[in-house]
Order: sequence, then C-alpha cells, then structure tokens
Amino acid sequence: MTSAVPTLGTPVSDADPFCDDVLEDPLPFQAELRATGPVVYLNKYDVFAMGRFEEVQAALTDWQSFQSAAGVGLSNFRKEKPWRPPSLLLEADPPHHDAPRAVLAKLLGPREIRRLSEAWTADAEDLLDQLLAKGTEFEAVTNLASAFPLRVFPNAVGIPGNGRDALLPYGDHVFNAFGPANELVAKGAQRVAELSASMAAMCDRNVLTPGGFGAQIWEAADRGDITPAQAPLIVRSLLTAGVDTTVNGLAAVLYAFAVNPAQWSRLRENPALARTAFDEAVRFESPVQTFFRTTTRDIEVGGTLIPEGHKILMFLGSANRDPRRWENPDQFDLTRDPSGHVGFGFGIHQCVGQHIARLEASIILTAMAKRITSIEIAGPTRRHLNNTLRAWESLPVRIRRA
Ligand code: Z7Z
Repeated sequence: MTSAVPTLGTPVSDADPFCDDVLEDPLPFQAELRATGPVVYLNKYDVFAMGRFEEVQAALTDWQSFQSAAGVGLSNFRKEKPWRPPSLLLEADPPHHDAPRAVLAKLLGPREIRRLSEAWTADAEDLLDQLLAKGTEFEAVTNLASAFPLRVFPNAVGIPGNGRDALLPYGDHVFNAFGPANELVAKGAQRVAELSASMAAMCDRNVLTPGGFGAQIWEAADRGDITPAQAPLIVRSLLTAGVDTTVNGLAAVLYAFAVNPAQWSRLRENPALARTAFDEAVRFESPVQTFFRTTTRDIEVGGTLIPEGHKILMFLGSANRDPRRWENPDQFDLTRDPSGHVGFGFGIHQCVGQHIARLEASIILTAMAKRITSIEIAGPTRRHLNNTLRAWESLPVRIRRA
C-alpha cells in the first residue's frame, strides 16, 4: 500500500508562493512558512517547501538525496518533457555534471578573471561619467543595473553586438519557467522560439570572438575536456545565468543603499567594503528567490517523511532572512559578515559565476563611491514580477555628486 502524501502530522499550507501578491512582496509569506515548520506541504502544487536556513542548506548539500537532473523547476523531467534541452550544469547530477562544471570553474575562477578588472573599471567610470553628466536624477535599473552588465559581460564572453537584445528577455523566461505555468510563463512563451534562436546563434563557434569565455569553452572541447556537442550548451549556460542575475543583484544593492543612507556613508568611508556590501545585498534581497530539487529516496526532514520522486521547493530568500541563523535579518548592514548566505546556492551547484558577479558589483560600487555622496529614491519604484527572481522594473533615484 502506498501511503497518502503528505503523511499525517506534516504541516500543510494552501498558499500560492507564485501568485502576484507574494511575488510582489514575498516576506510575509516566508515568515509564515518558517513559522509553520521546517518542511511544509504546499497543497496547490503537491510539493514540499523548506523556508528555514538549516534545512535549505542541508538539502543543497545533499545532492545524492535531492537531485537536479529531474529539473530545478516545478516540472518533473521524469514525467514531463523539458521545454528546452536541459542545462548540462544546472539540470544535471554527478558524474555528468562534473566535466562541464570543471570547465566553467576554471574559466571563471577568482584568479582567472582578475585580468578583466582594468577594462571593466574603465567601462564603469565611463558609464558613470556619462550618466552623471546628464543630471542627478535617473532611472537606475535601465541606466545602471542593466547597462553595466550588458556592456561588460557579453564582451567577456565574446558575443557579437547583434543578438544581445535577446539576453534579458530569454533569461527572464527561463527563470519564469522554473515556476508553475502561470500568466508570466504564458507571456514569455510568445517569444520563446525567436529568443531561443538568437541564443543558439550566439553559442556558435564561428561568431564567438577569440579569447573570450565562449571561445575558451570551445577550446576545452578541442582538448577533449568536454565534447563538441556540449560546448554550445555550456556557452548557453553562461549567457542564461549570467545576465538577469547580475542585473538584479546590482539593482538589489542600489536599492538597499538608497533606503539605507548610513550604509552608503560607510561604504564611502571604506570602499573596500564593496564586496561585503554586494554579498549583504544578495543575502538581503536574494535576487534568486527559489528553486527546486527532486528526492531520490524516501527521506525524513524535520520530522516529515518526504517520499521518493517528490519536488522540494527551497526558499533561498527565506533562508537568508531566517532569524534562527541571522541577527536582525531584515537589516541591510555592512558591519555583518554575510558569508554563508545561500543566495548563490550551496554545495556542488553553487553559482560558478559568483566571482564574476562580485567583480562587476565591486567595480561599479567603487566607481560610484568615488563620485556620489548620497543616493535616494526619487519617485515610485516598481517591481518586475518573475517566478524565480526578485527583480525591479524601475528604481528612480536622485544622487548628489561628490
Ligand atoms: O545553465 C543554465 O542554463 C542555467 C540557468 C539558470 C544555470 C543556472 C541557472 C540558475 C541560476 C537557476 C540561479 C537558478 C538560480
């Protein structure tokens, strides 16, 4: 006899974490989730949710029991055909995961990417000088949080100028598609064929600039570290996971500073805090809010039996604000040590591009700290709703020049 799911005693919730109200402001839902229990069954989607730091971190560590190859969205690849060829990194487990991961880990390692600093600093300074020459009020998502990654990252990968417009909307759809098939996914689906074609074109060996990350991925195939069939998909991973995430990470840190002016003063006094500030913003806002795993066996977590083959929804954003783990979690505070947050994930799948993200953020923040004495919100802000990302559509700001 198979027992009913969930088993007796498991806390149950009827809430929908992907409805517009929760996406607009997930904090009340997350507080309730953490209060309800270490594992909560979500009726609406037949999934088990984790919102506390300890269980989220433990599940991310235990890749043997919580697999990724069945997809890290709600869709279970054991039962449903994936909407795109699965990612060789994200949607794979060892041993298949390991060769693609090793290629990117080497290319994107902290020492390897230092060579980018000089050019990226010049780009940041030029971008800011042009922006500040126009005035002291601007929309910070378009003009800063998107503009900087879109200027530096595609160049580093080595993709040509045309086609770049597909990067943000394609990423937006990928991150929506990890959630349920709601309105957000339906809207993105209208452009998916066109955007996928643009992405595929940018992964072609013939268009990638020599010396860039893309070309180097193809060289790894020449060496036999990966197969030639894997190379374009690994380039796709870089372009999918590397743009919307950093854009929203930068938007998060800009917003956090705009509403916490004392922290901006602290950064100005000590620009070496730029990296800490970015990690604290990733903890505080968690640009990647959620993703899923799938159980490979019956497993008990926090007194709840989760049966084999079930989807687990992990709330990174909630774990990063869990008062069991963080003192004053709702404060953006540069004196805290944010390391150990799960905003970049944890374990074998932890963000392989995190050093790039930190480099982009620390360069733009350092350049801003030199030029800007204060930053404040200058008008109505607007969230951009996405099933996975905590994002901004619009952040009007007013700054004061140094
Ligand atoms: O490989 C990929 O295409 C890819 C796509 C999305 C890799 C990672 C992600 C991702 C990043 C998913 C952060 C969830 C959270």
